[in-house]
Amino acid sequence: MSEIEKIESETLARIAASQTIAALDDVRVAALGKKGVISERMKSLGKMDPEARKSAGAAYNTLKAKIAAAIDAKKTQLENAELDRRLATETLDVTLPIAPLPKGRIHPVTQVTEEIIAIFSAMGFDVAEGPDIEDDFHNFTALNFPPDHPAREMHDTFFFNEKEDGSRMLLRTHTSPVQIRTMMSQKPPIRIIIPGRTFRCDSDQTHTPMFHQVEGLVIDRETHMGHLKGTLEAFCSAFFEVDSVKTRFRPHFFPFTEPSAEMDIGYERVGNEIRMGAGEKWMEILGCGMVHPNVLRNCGLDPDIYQGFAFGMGVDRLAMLKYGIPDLRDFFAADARWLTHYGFDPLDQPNLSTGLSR
Ligand code: 2NM
Repeated sequence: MSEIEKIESETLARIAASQTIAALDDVRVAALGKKGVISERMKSLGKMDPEARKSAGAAYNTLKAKIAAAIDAKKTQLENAELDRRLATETLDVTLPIAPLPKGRIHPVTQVTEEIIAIFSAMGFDVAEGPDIEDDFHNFTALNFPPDHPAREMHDTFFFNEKEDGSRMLLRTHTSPVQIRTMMSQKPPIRIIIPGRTFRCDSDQTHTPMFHQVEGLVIDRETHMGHLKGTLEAFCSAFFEVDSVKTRFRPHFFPFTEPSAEMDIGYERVGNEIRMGAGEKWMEILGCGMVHPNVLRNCGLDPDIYQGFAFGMGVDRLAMLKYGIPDLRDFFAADARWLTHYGFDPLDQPNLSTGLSR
């Protein structure tokens, strides 16, 4: 093998073996660089006679061209491989949250309200809302509270100053005025839930002057207690994320429903944990009943044609129960450390397919 053939085969082998652009560049410098093998060899051309120099010079030039072409081809191949690797690994999921991640947390009251909405939405309920500031008619009279009845005092109402006509506006003591507004403005069938702030002049370990309710109302022809029971049991098992719940309905009194009941669900304590749904103990969850015929009449509905059921629950209390939050008053203390601990990720929106809470 001639000197030139030897250089060629060795260099081409090193080119083929190069794994990186940097390694390939080392081969180029060693072969074609100013101090590379070929340059070194070509220095001896000067000592040759003209004929030999001419053919050797041409042969070296051919060799240089061959090696340069091989390096170029290898370089393109390495660059393409590098690009393929980056395309495969450097994917960007544009649906991921932006960085830095949002620091805000969702308040447990908001979380639980959204959970309740998700459950009832799946059952075909709409969400209705109304004003926090109400009049006596929508908050009391239409709901079958007789004038000067002690039930009005039970509600510890916040009143505004008297108007010229002697009437007083008030902060709604429950969300039921929204049910009244809905029954007066929409035709049955009605299936609504009403989340919102409510106000009673009461403040101790278990009461805050502002609290949160979700109430619900179903009005249709031939609605009965069986519908009420089935709906509320389905709600409770979805809300507490258990397969089924044991329930008990205790007779109660509300002016706006007849019969009225409070619903308890079974639970048991296992160590520090409260397990909802089964067990020997009872936990009060909500109030409910069949809408009183007087209420239907007050809203222009004929009780001989339409019946309905209604229910109401305290969101703050349900949030404490479900998420093991010990003190109600911390809910409204605006303490960022509390919210960091008990709050929820804004990106985890409650829904029934991926689970209510994570
Ligand atoms: C409750 C319990 C039971 C209720 C009744 C009505 C209306 F407007 F249909 F009469 N709205 N909400 C109701 C019934 C609320 O909360 C504990």
